[in-house]
Amino acid sequence: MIERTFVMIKPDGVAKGLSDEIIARIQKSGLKVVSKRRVRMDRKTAERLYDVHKGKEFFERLVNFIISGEVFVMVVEGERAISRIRELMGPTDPAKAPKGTIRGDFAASMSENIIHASDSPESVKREMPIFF
Ligand code: 3AN
Repeated sequence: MIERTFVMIKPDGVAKGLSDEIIARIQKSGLKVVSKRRVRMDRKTAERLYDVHKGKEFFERLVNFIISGEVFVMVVEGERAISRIRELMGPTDPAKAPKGTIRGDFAASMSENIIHASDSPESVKREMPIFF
Protein backbone atom coordinates (compact mmCIF):
# COMPACT_ATOMS: atom_id res chain seq x y z
CA MET A 1 0.00 0.00 0.00
CA ILE A 2 1.35 3.44 -0.96
CA GLU A 3 1.48 5.65 2.14
CA ARG A 4 2.49 9.20 2.96
CA THR A 5 4.27 9.95 6.20
CA PHE A 6 5.57 12.97 8.08
CA VAL A 7 9.33 13.17 8.67
CA MET A 8 11.35 15.86 10.41
CA ILE A 9 15.11 16.37 10.60
CA LYS A 10 15.59 17.82 14.10
CA PRO A 11 17.78 20.85 14.96
CA ASP A 12 20.81 18.64 15.76
CA GLY A 13 20.57 16.96 12.34
CA VAL A 14 20.32 20.30 10.54
CA ALA A 15 23.12 21.85 12.65
CA LYS A 16 25.43 18.88 11.99
CA GLY A 17 24.89 19.33 8.24
CA LEU A 18 23.20 15.95 7.87
CA SER A 19 20.10 17.03 5.91
CA ASP A 20 21.45 16.07 2.46
CA GLU A 21 22.80 12.73 3.73
CA ILE A 22 19.48 11.85 5.40
CA ILE A 23 17.42 12.85 2.36
CA ALA A 24 19.79 10.79 0.17
CA ARG A 25 19.28 7.73 2.42
CA ILE A 26 15.50 8.14 2.19
CA GLN A 27 15.63 8.42 -1.62
CA LYS A 28 18.11 5.54 -2.02
CA SER A 29 15.73 3.32 -0.09
CA GLY A 30 13.19 3.93 -2.85
CA LEU A 31 10.97 6.39 -1.00
CA LYS A 32 10.09 9.79 -2.46
CA VAL A 33 10.36 13.16 -0.71
CA VAL A 34 7.28 14.89 -2.14
CA SER A 35 7.51 18.15 -0.12
CA LYS A 36 10.14 19.65 2.12
CA ARG A 37 10.45 22.89 4.00
CA ARG A 38 12.97 24.39 6.41
CA VAL A 39 11.21 25.98 9.39
CA ARG A 40 11.92 27.44 12.80
CA MET A 41 9.07 26.29 15.03
CA ASP A 42 7.51 28.47 17.69
CA ARG A 43 6.74 27.03 21.15
CA LYS A 44 3.03 26.64 20.46
CA THR A 45 3.64 24.58 17.32
CA ALA A 46 6.24 22.40 19.08
CA GLU A 47 3.84 21.74 21.97
CA ARG A 48 1.17 20.78 19.47
CA LEU A 49 3.51 18.39 17.64
CA TYR A 50 4.55 16.70 20.90
CA ASP A 51 1.12 16.87 22.54
CA VAL A 52 1.17 13.10 23.24
CA HIS A 53 4.19 13.60 25.52
CA LYS A 54 2.63 16.44 27.54
CA GLY A 55 3.10 15.74 31.26
CA LYS A 56 6.15 13.50 30.82
CA GLU A 57 9.35 14.53 32.60
CA PHE A 58 11.18 15.16 29.31
CA PHE A 59 8.41 17.22 27.65
CA GLU A 60 9.86 20.65 28.47
CA ARG A 61 13.37 19.57 27.40
CA LEU A 62 12.04 18.13 24.16
CA VAL A 63 10.09 21.29 23.27
CA ASN A 64 13.05 23.55 24.12
CA PHE A 65 15.33 21.44 21.96
CA ILE A 66 12.97 21.34 18.98
CA ILE A 67 12.63 25.16 18.94
CA SER A 68 16.38 25.71 19.45
CA GLY A 69 17.10 25.81 15.72
CA GLU A 70 15.72 25.20 12.25
CA VAL A 71 14.26 21.83 11.28
CA PHE A 72 13.43 20.24 7.91
CA VAL A 73 9.84 19.02 7.71
CA MET A 74 9.01 16.59 4.91
CA VAL A 75 6.28 14.53 3.36
CA VAL A 76 7.65 11.14 2.31
CA GLU A 77 5.73 8.78 0.04
CA GLY A 78 6.06 5.16 -0.98
CA GLU A 79 5.11 1.56 -0.41
CA ARG A 80 4.75 1.06 3.40
CA ALA A 81 6.45 4.44 3.90
CA ILE A 82 5.50 4.74 7.60
CA SER A 83 7.25 1.56 8.75
CA ARG A 84 10.13 1.81 6.23
CA ILE A 85 11.17 5.26 7.49
CA ARG A 86 11.03 3.97 11.08
CA GLU A 87 13.40 1.15 10.04
CA LEU A 88 15.83 3.59 8.36
CA MET A 89 15.66 5.83 11.43
CA GLY A 90 16.35 3.18 14.12
CA PRO A 91 15.03 3.09 17.71
CA THR A 92 14.57 6.22 19.92
CA ASP A 93 17.53 5.36 22.16
CA PRO A 94 20.71 5.76 20.06
CA ALA A 95 22.50 3.25 22.31
CA LYS A 96 20.06 0.62 20.99
CA ALA A 97 20.14 1.82 17.36
CA PRO A 98 22.17 -0.46 15.05
CA LYS A 99 24.94 0.92 12.84
CA GLY A 100 23.57 1.72 9.43
CA THR A 101 20.42 3.30 10.85
CA ILE A 102 20.26 7.12 10.89
CA ARG A 103 20.16 7.29 14.70
CA GLY A 104 22.74 4.51 15.08
CA ASP A 105 25.15 6.46 12.91
CA PHE A 106 24.50 10.03 14.06
CA ALA A 107 22.35 10.41 17.21
CA ALA A 108 23.88 11.59 20.49
CA SER A 109 21.13 10.99 23.08
CA MET A 110 17.44 10.22 23.69
CA SER A 111 16.45 13.86 23.31
CA GLU A 112 18.92 14.78 20.56
CA ASN A 113 18.28 11.98 18.13
CA ILE A 114 18.43 13.66 14.70
CA ILE A 115 15.12 12.65 13.15
CA HIS A 116 11.42 12.19 13.82
CA ALA A 117 8.94 10.18 11.77
CA SER A 118 5.26 9.49 12.43
CA ASP A 119 4.80 6.04 13.96
CA SER A 120 1.31 5.17 12.65
CA PRO A 121 -1.38 6.32 10.18
CA GLU A 122 -3.09 8.08 13.14
CA SER A 123 0.11 10.01 13.94
CA VAL A 124 0.47 11.00 10.27
CA LYS A 125 -3.09 12.37 10.32
CA ARG A 126 -2.32 14.40 13.42
CA GLU A 127 1.23 15.59 12.63
CA MET A 128 1.30 16.27 8.88
CA PRO A 129 -1.41 18.99 8.83
CA ILE A 130 0.59 20.99 11.39
CA PHE A 131 3.07 21.77 8.59
CA PHE A 132 1.49 20.77 5.25
P1 3AN B 1 10.28 8.26 18.39
O1 3AN B 1 10.83 9.62 18.04
O2 3AN B 1 11.30 7.17 18.21
O3 3AN B 1 8.95 7.98 17.79
P2 3AN B 1 8.85 8.77 20.88
O4 3AN B 1 7.66 9.11 20.06
O5 3AN B 1 8.74 7.80 22.00
O6 3AN B 1 10.07 8.27 19.97
O7 3AN B 1 9.44 10.11 21.51
C1 3AN B 1 9.38 11.32 20.82
C2 3AN B 1 10.62 12.11 21.12
O8 3AN B 1 10.67 12.37 22.51
C3 3AN B 1 11.88 11.33 20.80
N1 3AN B 1 12.34 11.54 19.45
C4 3AN B 1 12.85 11.82 21.81
O9 3AN B 1 13.57 12.93 21.28
C5 3AN B 1 12.00 12.27 22.95
N2 3AN B 1 12.09 11.32 24.04
C6 3AN B 1 11.44 10.15 24.18
N3 3AN B 1 11.78 9.55 25.32
C7 3AN B 1 12.67 10.37 25.91
C8 3AN B 1 13.41 10.33 27.14
N4 3AN B 1 13.27 9.30 27.98
N5 3AN B 1 14.24 11.34 27.41
C9 3AN B 1 14.38 12.38 26.58
N6 3AN B 1 13.71 12.50 25.41
C10 3AN B 1 12.87 11.50 25.09
